Amino acid sequence: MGALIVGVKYKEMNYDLDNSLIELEELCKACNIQVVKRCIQNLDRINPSLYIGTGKVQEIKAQLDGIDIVIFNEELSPLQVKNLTDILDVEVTDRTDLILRIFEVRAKSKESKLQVEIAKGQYLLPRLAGMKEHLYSQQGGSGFRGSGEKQLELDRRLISNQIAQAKRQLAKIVKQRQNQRKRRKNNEMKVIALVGYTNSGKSTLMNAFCLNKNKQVLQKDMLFATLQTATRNVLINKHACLLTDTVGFIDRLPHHLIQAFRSTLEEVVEADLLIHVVDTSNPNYEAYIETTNQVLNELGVKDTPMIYAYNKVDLNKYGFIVPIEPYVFISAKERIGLDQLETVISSILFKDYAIYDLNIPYQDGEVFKYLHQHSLVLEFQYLEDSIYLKIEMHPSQIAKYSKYLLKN
Ligand SMILES: Nc1nc2c(ncn2[C@@H]2O[C@H](COP(=O)(O)OP(=O)(O)OP(=O)(O)O)[C@@H](O)[C@H]2O)c(=O)[nH]1
Ligand SMILES: [Mg+2]
Repeated sequence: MGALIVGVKYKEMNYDLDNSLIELEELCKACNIQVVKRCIQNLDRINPSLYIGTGKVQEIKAQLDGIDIVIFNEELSPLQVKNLTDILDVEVTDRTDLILRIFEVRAKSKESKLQVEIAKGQYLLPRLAGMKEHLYSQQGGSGFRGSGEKQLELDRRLISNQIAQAKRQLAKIVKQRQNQRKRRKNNEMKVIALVGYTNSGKSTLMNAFCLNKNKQVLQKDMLFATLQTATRNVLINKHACLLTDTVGFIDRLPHHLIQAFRSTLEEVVEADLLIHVVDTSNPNYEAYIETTNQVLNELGVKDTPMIYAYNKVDLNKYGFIVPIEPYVFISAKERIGLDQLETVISSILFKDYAIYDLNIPYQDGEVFKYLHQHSLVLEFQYLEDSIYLKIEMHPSQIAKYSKYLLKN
C-alpha cells in the first residue's frame, strides 16, 4: 500500500516536524504501508475545513498516481476527513488512526483487545458521517448501507452499544487485576515499573533482569512491540521484587488510547519506583523524556521516585548527554551498567531498611519459610529449638515479627 504523508509547519506547533515525519514513516511501516511521497506546507494557521490550503489539496490531487492513502501527521477533525475524502477521492486518514491500527493488530490479550476496541469506537463515532462506503465496511460498520440519516443513526447506536459492552467486560478484568495487585501488596514486595518512549528498550531490560528464561517477554525493533503489561519476579540486591513492563508512550499519544489503557497503566501509578528507559541512540531523546513525563503526569503519577536509565550506550551515539538525576548509563542488550542500576534501585527502595536478629521456633516454620522467600536473609542457622535469622527489612514490617526479635 502506497502512501502520501502530509505535514504542516505552523506557528504554535510544539514539536519538530522533520523528526515527527520520520516517526510517522515508522508508524506507516508498522502498518505495512509504504511512504511514497511527502508533502509539507507552511501555514499561518490550520484551515478548519481542509486542514491545509485549498491550493495544496489540488496539488496533492495531481500527485495521486500510485497512492492508495493520504495520511496527515496530526489528528484531523471529522469534517476535514469528509471534505478531503470528497475532493481527493482516496482514503484520507491521520496519525491517530495509524496508532490505533497498530494497536488493533498487536493487541493479543483479552484486556488489550477490549481497550483498543473502546478507543477505536470512540475515534470512529464522530467520523461515521464522512466515511465512504467501502472504507466504512472495512472499519467494522454494520454492513447494511441503507440511505441517509436513519442508517447513520443506526450505525452510531451499534458502535455505541459495542463500546458500552466492551467497557463492561473490561471492568470485570480490571477488577481481577486489582485483586491480584492487592494480593501482591499484601506480600509486601516492592513493585518497580519500567516506563519510557516506545522502542527505548524496556522489554529488553525486563528480560535482562528476569531470572526465569522461560518467561521472557517480546523485545523487538518496532513501535509498540509491547501492549500488555507483564510482571515478573526479580532479585534486586537479593531482595525479591516485582518488575513490570508495559506499553511504551509516543508523542501525541491519542487521548482515547490513554483513557482506554488507563487500567493497564494503573500498575505504573501504583508502583514503588519507576525506571524511565531512555534510548540514547535517538537524537530526540530529550523530547521523548518530556513526552513520557507528560503522559505519566496525565495518568496521575506524582511523587513516585524515578531513575533515568540511559539505554543503548553500546551504540555510542550521543556522548554529550546531560543526564537527569538519579541516573545510570546502561545497555540492556549488552548487559552493561546493570549492577549499577541495581545499586541505585536499592539505595532508593531499601534506604530505610534496617538489620534485625530473630529467633524463630521450629513450630513457626511457616514464618521462617515466608521470610526466607520474601525478604533479604543475611544469615541463618539451625539451633536446637529454633532457627536464628539475620534479616534486612523495613521497620514498618518488623512489628509483625516482634515476638521473635532478639534483644541485643
Ligand atoms: N544496541 C542496543 N539495542 C537495544 C538495547 N536495548 C534494546 N535494544 C533494541 O531496541 C529495540 C527495542 O527494544 P524493546 O525492548 O522491544 O523496546 P520497548 O521499550 O519494550 O518497546 P515497546 O514495547 O515498543 O514500547 C530492540 O530491537 C532491542 O534489541 C541496547 O542496550 N543496545
Ligand atoms: Mg516492550
